[in-house]
Amino acid sequence: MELVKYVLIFAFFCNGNAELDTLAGGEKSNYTFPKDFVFGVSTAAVQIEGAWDEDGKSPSIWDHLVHTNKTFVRDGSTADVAANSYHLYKRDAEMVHELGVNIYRFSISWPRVLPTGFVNNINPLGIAYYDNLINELLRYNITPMVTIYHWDLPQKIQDIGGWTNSLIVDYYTDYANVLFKHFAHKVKYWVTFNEPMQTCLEGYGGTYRAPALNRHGIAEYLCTHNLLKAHANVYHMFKTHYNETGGKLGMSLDSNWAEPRSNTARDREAVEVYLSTHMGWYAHPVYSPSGNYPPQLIDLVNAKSKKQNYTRSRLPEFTKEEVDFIRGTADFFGLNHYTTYLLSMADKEVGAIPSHENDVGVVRVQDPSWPSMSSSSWLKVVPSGFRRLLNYITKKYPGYPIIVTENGYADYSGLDDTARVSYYSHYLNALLHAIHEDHSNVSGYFAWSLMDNFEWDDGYVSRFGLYLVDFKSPNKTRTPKQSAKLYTEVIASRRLPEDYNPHDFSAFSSASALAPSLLPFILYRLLH
Ligand code: GBH
Repeated sequence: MELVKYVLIFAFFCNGNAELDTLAGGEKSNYTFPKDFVFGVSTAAVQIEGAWDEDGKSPSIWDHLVHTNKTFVRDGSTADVAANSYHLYKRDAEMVHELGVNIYRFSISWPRVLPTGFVNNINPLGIAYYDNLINELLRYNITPMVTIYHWDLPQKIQDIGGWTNSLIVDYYTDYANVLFKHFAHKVKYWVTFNEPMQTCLEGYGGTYRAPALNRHGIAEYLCTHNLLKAHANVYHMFKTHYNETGGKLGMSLDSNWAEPRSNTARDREAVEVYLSTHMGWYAHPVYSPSGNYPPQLIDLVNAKSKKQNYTRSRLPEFTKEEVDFIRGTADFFGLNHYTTYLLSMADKEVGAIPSHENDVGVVRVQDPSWPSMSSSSWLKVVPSGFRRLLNYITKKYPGYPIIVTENGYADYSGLDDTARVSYYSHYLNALLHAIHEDHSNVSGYFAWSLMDNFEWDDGYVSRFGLYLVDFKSPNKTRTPKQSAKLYTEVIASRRLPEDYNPHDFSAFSSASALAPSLLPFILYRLLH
């Protein structure tokens, strides 16, 4: 059966594709990246550091999840050692330098710095690790960008409710204050939260991210409520006490682009409902001129809650003071973007009852003709979607420069990563067109990721790195892929290569490119 499946997938990708022209992010051009446009690369603590219990670090919710649920990760792996960056950070800084990148975005592990979760016990070795990394970057003239929270809550704080406990606003603020005290004079960019929707919707409302609580319909809203207050609190603390550092602070939101599944008013409406209740769930309170949750979400959850006999909406309400306190609390709009979906209105109940999915009531699919042979099944290559999303954000949330804090492509490993080269070329072409033709307000771009790493539930199967990591080697040897060379070339020349063709998607459909990259995975599946 397995074999039949792969033969079919294989045959599918060998097919031609009629709709490719609509995917291009723009025609061939000589556009260049503006003078002050910054290029970066991103990583996250859980995914690269390893040393999960070394030097005083306590377990995070990810350590806890993968140690207690052995089937959670696709290849049964853990993040115990990962790329061993806790010991190899000097090589990491050297790689960022080799790439010619201006900024390195990495995250700090809360349980490494505060093993109890609280500031009663600040771990000197945790502080020293990040201080050494930052100093190493500065030595190369690389600007550090710190993500304060990239999903690794101390398990000890999860035990007392995690993001559903409203006192976490104080706990998180205390933690952030420790980081500002130690590093704000050296770090000029801060991201309070990486993809809060993944934390709350998938982690508390579902099972796809830690803590896999699955209390849908309630916990994702409670989590978001506390998290947005925590974000705003930290922004105000930063502006009150650390403003003289000149640092900039924002949030990184994940968003797919959405296209209507059919050209009907109803499906066009589904697109707007989807965007405003997903990205807008977090963006509207912080980045919209009026603040608060998006009116669509307020109405939808209210109506469903009433129908379900709740006395009040499952979506908590912000007071007028809270709306004002949260509105405008960012210096930039961090965007993580990878792919596009097709949206339609559901004509029956969808998802579990109650849940955010059920409240929102839209259906999301991908066009099977969209190119991709990614190891991440959701990652279809639609550069035009990236361009449209950048324009949408520029119009909808004016006044905030957009920094693309993540964008990238996953494969099953290999140095000759033509698909990743093609993905980056297409998405950077879309970005250039968004800047030059649409006047999108984009000021920076970060590739995800510097190196292969622990891809959450996909373990080490799905590889996003510009550098290949040999996870079997004792030194976790890092080697630049073709895509690293492309990125270096783009940064140095500030334009796409001469031979780039915006209509060429053959790297995602050629059988010859597909077979060698899929082979190890097919063998793995057949043998297990
Ligand atoms: C980012 O998440 C993370 O910040 C990063 O740590 C991670 O390694 C990287 O991207 C690559 O995955 O539920 O059907 O939409 C990406 C955001 C949103 C992408 C959820 C995958 C799952 C498929 N993710 N999506 S679906």
